Amino acid sequence: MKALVRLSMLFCFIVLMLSVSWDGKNGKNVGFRLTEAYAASADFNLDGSVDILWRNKSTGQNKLWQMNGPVLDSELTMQPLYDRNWAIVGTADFSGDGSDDILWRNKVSGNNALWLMNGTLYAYTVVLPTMSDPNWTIVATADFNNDAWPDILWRNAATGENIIWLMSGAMLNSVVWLPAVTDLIWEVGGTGDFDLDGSVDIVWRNRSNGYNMLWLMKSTNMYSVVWLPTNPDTNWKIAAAADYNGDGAPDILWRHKTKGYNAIWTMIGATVIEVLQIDSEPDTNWEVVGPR
Ligand SMILES: [Ca+2]
Ligand SMILES: [Ca+2]
Ligand SMILES: [Ca+2]
Ligand SMILES: [Ca+2]
Repeated sequence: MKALVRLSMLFCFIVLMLSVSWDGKNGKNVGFRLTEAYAASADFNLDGSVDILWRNKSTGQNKLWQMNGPVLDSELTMQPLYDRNWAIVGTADFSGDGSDDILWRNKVSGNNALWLMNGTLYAYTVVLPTMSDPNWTIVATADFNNDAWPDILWRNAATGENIIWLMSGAMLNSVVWLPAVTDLIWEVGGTGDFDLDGSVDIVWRNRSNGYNMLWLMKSTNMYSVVWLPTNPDTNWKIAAAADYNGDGAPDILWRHKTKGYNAIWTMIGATVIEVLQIDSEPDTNWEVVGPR
């Protein structure tokens, strides 16, 4: 009991400490962030190109593909986490210091934690509220309500319910319920402001028929569904959505589950402009976990 009290005091202290320091730091960023829909990013090395974060589900190693636009520039080994119950479920700048951070969920315990990053280097860990039902999976992070803080999108793998945790840093402010998608074959592929209206939208893929759709959002309200081109080969999984070619419009990164091929659909809105084959990662134990 004593240990529990001490632990919760420590948690309160950390949250308090962070909320104080984060508020100050965030002030600098609010101005530019509010002018664009802030989706999950993974520009860990801060060179202006979105990178690709990988986790090896068999070894617990993590690595970063440092990209130059849609082209692989170099591969960087990141801090490992050998306990494979922990999955990387999001990448976003939760602390508001300009460095993207890494969100983890423990599939067994339901614990959630943030690795605060300093560029590509791990700095320290912050605990988030627990969601003990393991059916709830974190499928994306993005700033849905445009308050410059990344929020957390959850999907329930048993019921098809979807919710958003509206966050301020590591603090949960409120929970918003989205429409349920009870057909569990549908999975969230990523988020991005595809129609460039300033609100982050949600990309869905149907694992069984290869259909893809976009939920157009106004803040936390889904108001319209737009179909994306079908990709009938269901070995292709949507790995991430991010602006790989730097034209300001989100693109879709695909990974082939059995062959390890990777490809990018460069997009304008819901239209595919080009299909770019990028480098393969033939070891399918490596999974793309960011940007998410
Ligand atoms: Ca950060
Ligand atoms: Ca937010
Ligand atoms: Ca939008
Ligand atoms: Ca783009």
